[in-house]
Amino acid sequence: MTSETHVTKTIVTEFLEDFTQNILDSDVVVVGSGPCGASAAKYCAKKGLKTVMIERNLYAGGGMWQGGYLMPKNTVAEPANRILEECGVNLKDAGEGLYVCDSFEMVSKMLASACDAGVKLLNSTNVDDIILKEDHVEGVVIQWFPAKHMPSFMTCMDPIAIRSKVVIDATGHDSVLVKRLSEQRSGIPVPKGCGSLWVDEAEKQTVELTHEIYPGLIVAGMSATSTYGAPRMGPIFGGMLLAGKKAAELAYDRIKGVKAKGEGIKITRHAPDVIVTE
Ligand code: 48F
Repeated sequence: MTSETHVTKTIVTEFLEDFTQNILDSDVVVVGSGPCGASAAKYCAKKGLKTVMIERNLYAGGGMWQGGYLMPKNTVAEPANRILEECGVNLKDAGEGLYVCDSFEMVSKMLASACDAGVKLLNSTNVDDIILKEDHVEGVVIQWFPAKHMPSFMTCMDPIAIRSKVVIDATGHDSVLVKRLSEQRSGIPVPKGCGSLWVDEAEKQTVELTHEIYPGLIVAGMSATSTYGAPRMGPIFGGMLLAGKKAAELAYDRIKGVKAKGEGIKITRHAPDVIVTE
């Protein structure tokens, strides 16, 4: 016999235990669970980093749920096909170095492999802000996403905060955290949105532009593209997967002290080593 209150108690105690032990204080918080965020979170966890991925929607996966024009077929170019093969995604060779798969399968298997690696997911959770000390980002401020849609008399409800050594901004086109940082620190670019379509260049630049933009904050994937106004890539996801993997490597180097605090960071309005049209 299972009592109603036992079901409730199990959910409440399990959530609080997980939250306080695995989420409250982590190595890496990845904001956004699209192709870039899911890839970043998976590779962080695979490297042994305590990793939390936060998604404002009820469902994870971001833009992976559909290819272009509401058609559920996703494409990736070499060498990103290997990232999907590693997750067990069935890919069809479409020629010209391009591979195609079912969107649903890509999302499911990417997320499953992130879970298997040990990633904790906080869904229906909006990241409202960062924890910003003198010269370092030290975590994020979170609020239930449904609370953002409550009537105005509820909007004074304060959010809560969780701490991490590194935060990865994988929020896609909105570049939420970079935007917030740019309001408070000089030299941080105000995200301008992506430029017009150019597949090859966009795929390359989204990886190159993924970098630690401020101590403790890594900008990755479409968020990096949008920050610097680099070209959009259209319905192709390889650059996003590779950008996520690169973000995980940068996070690992920072946390393990391979790079000293501040090393390798260029706080500049212009993307490091990339030509960006003004
Ligand atoms: O948009 P999204 O998929 O970004 P990405 O991983 O990949 C971009 C591609 O999907 C696509 C493309 C390539 O073909 O052009 O755009 O860089 O995933 C971003 C995720 O972040 C969530 C959002 O709901 C989405 O799932 N997100 C955005 N802002 C917040 C957030 C926030 N403030 N708090 C929590 N989640």
